Amino acid sequence: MKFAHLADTHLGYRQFGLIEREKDFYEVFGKVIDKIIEEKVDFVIHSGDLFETEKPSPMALLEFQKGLLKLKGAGIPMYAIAGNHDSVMRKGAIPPQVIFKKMGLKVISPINTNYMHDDVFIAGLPFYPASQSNVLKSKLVELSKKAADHDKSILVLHQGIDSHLNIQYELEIGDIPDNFDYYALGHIHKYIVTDFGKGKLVYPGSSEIWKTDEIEDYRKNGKGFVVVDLDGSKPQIKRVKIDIPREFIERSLDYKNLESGIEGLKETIKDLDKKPILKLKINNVDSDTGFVYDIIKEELGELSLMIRPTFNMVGDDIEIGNDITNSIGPEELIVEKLEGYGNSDVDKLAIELYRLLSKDRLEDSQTLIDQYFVDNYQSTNDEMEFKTEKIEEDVEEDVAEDENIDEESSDVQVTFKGALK
Ligand SMILES: [Mn+2]
Repeated sequence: MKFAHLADTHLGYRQFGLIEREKDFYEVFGKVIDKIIEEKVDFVIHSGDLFETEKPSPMALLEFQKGLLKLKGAGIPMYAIAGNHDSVMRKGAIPPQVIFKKMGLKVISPINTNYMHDDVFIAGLPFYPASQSNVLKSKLVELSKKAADHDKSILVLHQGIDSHLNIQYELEIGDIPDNFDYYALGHIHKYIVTDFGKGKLVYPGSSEIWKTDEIEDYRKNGKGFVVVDLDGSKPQIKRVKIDIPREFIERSLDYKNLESGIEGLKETIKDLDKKPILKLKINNVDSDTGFVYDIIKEELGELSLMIRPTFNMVGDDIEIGNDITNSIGPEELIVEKLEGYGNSDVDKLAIELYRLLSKDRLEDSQTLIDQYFVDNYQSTNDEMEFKTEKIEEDVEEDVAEDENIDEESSDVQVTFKGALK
């Protein structure tokens, strides 16, 4: 029995507000699906953050549908949980994954915690915030009891664990039951594989560079997924690396030799298939950083998708980073700052608002804000609440037709959107 384990594909994420980056995420997801089919696995597990948000765009939904149907055509089912990005922690709320049940996606949820794939017991839970970790822990105890009846078992979770994530974790390693053979984790975007319980605990990492602090891990471990062979006494793990479509290039250039430095860089990037993202550090700068930025932009702007410069002044130990607002255009600065926030709805709103307001288009700005409010908050009034509950009931009845459902629903009642991973 062989399966593929992936996580954190974040379909629909528009990094730096750039459509090109959104397409990169789709492209790499397509490559992952093709490679999974080549590997001739029996099934696939996706450990959450399939989508960037709980309200994916039609494009993101279609890109996933394309991959899911390809897998279906190859006779490979997919099991999936919701992560912190693609779920709303509200009682009865449904994640976008549910849309694909009728296309064969096996959604693991609080009302449907486990499946059998031949003789393999597959159990899991969606993301639970730290405030709900007691609920999560008691549910893990229940799943552990059920797993005891089976020879081979897999636990699927989207959580931070203290031993691998120093801050913002929801579980300590001791909270995780030790009688599963394989722990299919998601949430941490780096590749991690360790011995745990009867077998292995693995974070396959994100499939693209979602935040630039993942570049180092990408250089070391690549991006991709794992193929797990369950036949032996311990699971055998094979890392399958998938190249990301676009290069992130980091360079230090000396201002005194800026011209030759730029020429060297041009040589490196001119033949790349896709325009790279450049992270440049300019040292020994002895003139206005805005002026230096203009030179870089003039020389390399056409050859790159985005330039992220930092400046080191001559005779100065202090590194001048992107916080120097007058060296970068305001729109680039907004995009730059938004990366840490990681919520593409808000990204889009901020950038659109900037564009409209900088042209004094006050009425259009008001319309945009009103629409954002309607899209995101209007559902709190009574009428909308009623409609939402009705839809959820219909979906649950629909799902109950084909699957066993424990008569319970999500205990999670808080609204939470993780900004970290
Ligand atoms: Mn993630």
